[in-house]
Amino acid sequence: MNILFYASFANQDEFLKSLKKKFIHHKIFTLNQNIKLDKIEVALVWNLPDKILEKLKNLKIIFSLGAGVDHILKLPNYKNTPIIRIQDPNMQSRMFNHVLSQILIYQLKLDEYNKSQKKNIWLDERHTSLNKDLTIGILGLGYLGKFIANKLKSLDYNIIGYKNTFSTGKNSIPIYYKRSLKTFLKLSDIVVSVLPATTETRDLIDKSFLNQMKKKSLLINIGRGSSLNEIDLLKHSKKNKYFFASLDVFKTEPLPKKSKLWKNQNITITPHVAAITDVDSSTNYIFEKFEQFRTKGKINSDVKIKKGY
Ligand code: OXD
Repeated sequence: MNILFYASFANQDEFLKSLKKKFIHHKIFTLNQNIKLDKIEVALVWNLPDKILEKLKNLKIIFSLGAGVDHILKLPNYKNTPIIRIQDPNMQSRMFNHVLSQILIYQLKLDEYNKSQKKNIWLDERHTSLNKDLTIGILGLGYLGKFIANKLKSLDYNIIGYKNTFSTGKNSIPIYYKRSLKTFLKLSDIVVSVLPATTETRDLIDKSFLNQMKKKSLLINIGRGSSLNEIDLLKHSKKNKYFFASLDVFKTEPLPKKSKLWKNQNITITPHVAAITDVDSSTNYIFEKFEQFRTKGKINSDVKIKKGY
């Protein structure tokens, strides 16, 4: 089978090497080679340009080289080709570690000590909350959100979740649905957004959303930048001295140098690193799914294409 690899990762060469080692009986091409794009049946991609997708006339399956699939669904030439996304326990652990680190920095007021260290100031002790006294609201309970929720719960935090659509299954945490967003926000000391980029989530975290959050609270966005109205956040932060945000994803990435988010004292910026793609385990995952597809001749998309995630 002819496979195309295209990624805009810093470690794309390492990824390609790992894939080639695993797919020994198949040819993995890159755009640097002289290849006939209409012979490609499998594409392993991250941020593939639409003009290339347009030429993949014989494509049978697309693998997203990350957890998100919006980089594929947004392409005008994307039709209905099945998409497989990476679902890797290592990614779950990484994302959980990132979230926990941001919670603890906020909860233990570590930033205050850090700032005072820079000025040689021995700060008086600050009161900090115990885990059991904090409620953490998780927005978006997919593969990553659910994992984060359960791990945090095992550490004694009070965990609640928010979902757009009602589902009947048993949940390990209280779930708030669409119209109860207000209550969900009122209860949460920390809100963690793991929302995907869809038309429904676009700018969901806006002025009204932020105003419904507790005055003293923390917003962690590790989902997609499109769900946060950055201008509304900056305005909100100006008026609310005890409101903090930790952002890993942005409307435009890399975050432009001129963005006002960089300099805001209450906003922490990380460069989309909350759950980096783990090369070896992702390679194994992709290969396993690829083999299912190759032996059966077809595979179901694990993406709800109409819903956009
Ligand atoms: C993502 C990823 O989808 O980093 O954002 O995998």
